[in-house]
Amino acid sequence: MKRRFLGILTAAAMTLSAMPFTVSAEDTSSIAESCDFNSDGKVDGEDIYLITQRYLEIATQRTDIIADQSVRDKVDSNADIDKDGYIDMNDVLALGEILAESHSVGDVNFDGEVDAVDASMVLTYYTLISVDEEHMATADDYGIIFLGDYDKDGYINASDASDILCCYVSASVDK
Ligand SMILES: [Ca+2]
Ligand SMILES: [Ca+2]
Ligand SMILES: [Ca+2]
Repeated sequence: MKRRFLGILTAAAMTLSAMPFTVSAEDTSSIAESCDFNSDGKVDGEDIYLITQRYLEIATQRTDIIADQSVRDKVDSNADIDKDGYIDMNDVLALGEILAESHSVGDVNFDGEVDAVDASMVLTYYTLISVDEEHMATADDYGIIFLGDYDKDGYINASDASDILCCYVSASVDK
């Protein structure tokens, strides 16, 4: 049983199951505010990761994965984004889609710039999942999963990293 839940949480599984999710612009901004689960002032991969951690806790009836009870409470109150009564991977996908909408493709660390840092993160991620298909998605991976397919061919790989780098280099030359 444990194995199955872990499987759902692997980066490879996430990439393959990304699905379209539509919300209005109004919803997007209120969701963006309420989904800052770790209260660091931004909604990013860390917050997506916290939904997966809470999902894992619920699925395995544990309460020792998220260290901070106030974070757990905030996830419980706000993470059911698709409002089906459960906190699960659909909410992970929903928040990922919302963040992807409000950031440029390629800005995998959600810092507002598409640059060499993003290219290097994509390359590192690609190298990692090529050798380890069961790689568990980390907080950093979620930006890559949702914004890393720069050429939109359905795969996140070295050509996305090099396209991001080319885009960044040509943008810097233009300045
Ligand atoms: Ca946050
Ligand atoms: Ca960036
Ligand atoms: Ca691609």
